[in-house]
Amino acid sequence: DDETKGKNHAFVYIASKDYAWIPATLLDTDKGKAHVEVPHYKDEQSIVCDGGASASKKTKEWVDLKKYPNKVLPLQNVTGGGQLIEYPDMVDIPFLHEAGILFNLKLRHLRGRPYTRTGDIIIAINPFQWFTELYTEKKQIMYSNRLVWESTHTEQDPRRGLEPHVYEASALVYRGLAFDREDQSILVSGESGAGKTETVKICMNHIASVQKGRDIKSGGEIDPVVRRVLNSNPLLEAFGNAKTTRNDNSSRFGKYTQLQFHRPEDEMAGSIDLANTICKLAGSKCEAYLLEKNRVTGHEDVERTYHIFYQILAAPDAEKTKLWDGLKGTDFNSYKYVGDTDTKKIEGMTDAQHFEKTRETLELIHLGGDKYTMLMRAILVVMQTGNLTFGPREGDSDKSDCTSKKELKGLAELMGVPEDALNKAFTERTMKTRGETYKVPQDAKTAKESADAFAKEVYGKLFLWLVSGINEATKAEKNFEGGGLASSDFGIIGLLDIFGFESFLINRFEQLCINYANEKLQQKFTEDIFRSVQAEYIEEGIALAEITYDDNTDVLDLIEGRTGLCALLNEECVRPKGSDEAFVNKALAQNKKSPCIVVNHMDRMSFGIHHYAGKVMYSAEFFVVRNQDTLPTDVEELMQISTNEIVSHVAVDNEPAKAKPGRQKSNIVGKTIWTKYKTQLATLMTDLRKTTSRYIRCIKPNKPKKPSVMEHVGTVEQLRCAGVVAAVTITRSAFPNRLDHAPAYRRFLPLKPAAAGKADKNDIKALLAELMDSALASLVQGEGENTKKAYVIGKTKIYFRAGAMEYLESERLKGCDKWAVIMQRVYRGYC
Ligand code: AOV
Ligand code: MG
Repeated sequence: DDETKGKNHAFVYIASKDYAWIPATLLDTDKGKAHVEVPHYKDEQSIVCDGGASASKKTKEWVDLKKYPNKVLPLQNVTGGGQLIEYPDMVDIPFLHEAGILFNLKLRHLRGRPYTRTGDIIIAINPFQWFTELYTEKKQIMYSNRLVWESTHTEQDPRRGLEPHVYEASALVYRGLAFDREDQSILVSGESGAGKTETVKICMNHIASVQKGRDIKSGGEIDPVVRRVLNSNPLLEAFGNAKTTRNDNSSRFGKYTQLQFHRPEDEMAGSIDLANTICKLAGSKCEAYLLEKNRVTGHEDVERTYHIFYQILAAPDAEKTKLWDGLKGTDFNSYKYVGDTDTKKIEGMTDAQHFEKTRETLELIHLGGDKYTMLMRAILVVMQTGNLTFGPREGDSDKSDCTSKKELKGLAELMGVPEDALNKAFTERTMKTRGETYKVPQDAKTAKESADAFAKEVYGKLFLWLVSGINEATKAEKNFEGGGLASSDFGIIGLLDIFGFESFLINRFEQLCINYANEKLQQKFTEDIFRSVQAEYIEEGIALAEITYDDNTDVLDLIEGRTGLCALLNEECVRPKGSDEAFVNKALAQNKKSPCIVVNHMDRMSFGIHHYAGKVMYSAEFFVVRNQDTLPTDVEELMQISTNEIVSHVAVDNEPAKAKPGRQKSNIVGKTIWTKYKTQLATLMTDLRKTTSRYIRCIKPNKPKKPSVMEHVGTVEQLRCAGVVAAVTITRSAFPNRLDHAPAYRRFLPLKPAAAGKADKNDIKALLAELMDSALASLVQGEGENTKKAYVIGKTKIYFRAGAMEYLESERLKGCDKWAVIMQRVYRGYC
């Protein structure tokens, strides 16, 4: 045991403001104070666990442990020299806490191992460099063979001995679907640029290939269904992704893809013959959430709008003029919404190459020909709208007209509407009072705003049109046409790629929506972790102990409850003079008792929420307008007369809330962003609850997107937001430490009582029980029937209650008193 050799050194982590945690050496302890030697490194990058060997200098400090009980944490997974020992699965780290997680991940990241487990959760650190050897066909086959085809399905954990990988998630969901016959899902989360979209693509590719391992007939040819399903991903990215400061290919919408599998007949289920249990990919369906429509009409200088705009403009002139004469000789600068860009390549391909791919894929999913032209021209409608300018009508600044006649003519042509109707729709507004209808002229600024709103609406529509087009072409019901199959006849593997928790300097309505989704997912996450811990105890054959965790129903109540923020905002959107300020006042007044609301006395337009991942302050400015998201009637009517069917198509809302008859109010409420989004999320949660979920938490290790760099503070924050630390806490709430029988016995053998020897030498459980009964005798609580020992022995592991392992460690390292003290101070428990 390497660790025992380091008996004379005690290593600890010490909290640091700049670097979250620094590994240090404990020199001495005195009256509840710890004397710690802290190494200084030249930069954060060089901070590793090496016993301070590479430090430029060291300073000593005293830490008052009574005052700061969490400032020093034990660091024990080191060699005698203080070098960190790497753990592929973090539940095996003897003392697991935030600092331990951080340094284990950092060590693996620096060694080129992006994936680490904590139990069933996979943590994926974005490497920002492609390790091609990680994603070869050989690797894919190895994971699917070991976890699906060659696994006996009775062994406890088939992952044992396998290096953690997202392929294990993809293989295990396939296995769950095929052998346990339960629908599955993989939930991927993380902040922008953390690697969610890539991870989902990596998993999807693998899932599609698992069946191949068994499918001898198909040979090298890719199944056309599989091709359509896989290719629909980059297609959707062309329309829904954009370059932002944080990610060159940032998804500006959330996405839940359901892969549909054709399962062999039920009577064959459970058959030992594996060939009969193959599930074949039969299609897919996807649902999109909250596309960022504001990006259509404007973006930061260093960012871009959606890829598709640049793709069209980079297309060959012949292709462009075929779509529309007006495109002749245009480039990025020709369109105000698009603007100049110095980014001409995303993920190694130029915009022109991407365009070619987009066109091919559209054809592949039956959106070629007229449909293709219609879609592209709808995009041109958006671009062209951005070039409209408006100015005051002569002598009257309250009235306005379109001042860019040529651009107006072009737009009229693209839409197939008269120029005059177009001008009027933006510069006049029809009002209705008591049966009377009249037109009110709009000033130039309002006209421009109407045009912008129109462009956003058209883009939103064409995006949804594309999503439903993709679904139409890829859904399994279609591929099995004639087979009379319904969607419920297919097995599902769902893949969720959704925006992670956000907390910026200024947080708006969109952030509230995003964080609301994260609260919903967090709720399911904690429930699942809770259930898996229970399942483990049952598996190990030990009594279910008290598992405690913080649930987030309070926050969810505050957001979606009867008098919650969502309901109050909707009310404000219906009130004739509804305002953002009134919304904040009501929100604060009616939720005074909520433990999760934060009042900002300095700013009446702001309020805060204590989310599971931390406090976020929201600015309520524009909440009402953003939630309403309505178009002027005149613009709506204009759209309906367009000859472009995507533009004129009346969108079918995602199941608007049932309007109460006779009350116009409910009608508006039914159409708000909140209402639609809430309904959509509720459906998602219902769908997810029908599946067995696996979790992949993506982490962005540094802001500049560099390989082999890990910023401590940012990483720790993400671990908290992803609920990783919370998950560990839940897992360890009843029994903080666990060890396999044999290593536990070996480790604590020095504590073996002299009188021992009655237990059967071949019975490891009996030996362990004898050892622990004696070693932990002083920690037994209660008497008679209520006796509670400090440990429980399960089928494969021994579980220690709070403080027991620390006590054993301090006994084992008796020679080193420093250790004993730090253990006892840091972990409150029996000791
Ligand atoms: P995201 O989906 O989490 O951000 P992406 O999946 O788009 O992030 O990843 C961002 C970038 O990180 C990619 O373009 C790659 O350059 C790199 N990357 C991600 N995963 C890997 C990997 N496994 N190996 C190597 N490089 C990788 V966002 O859509 O903006 O919320 O909201
Ligand atoms: Mg993404």
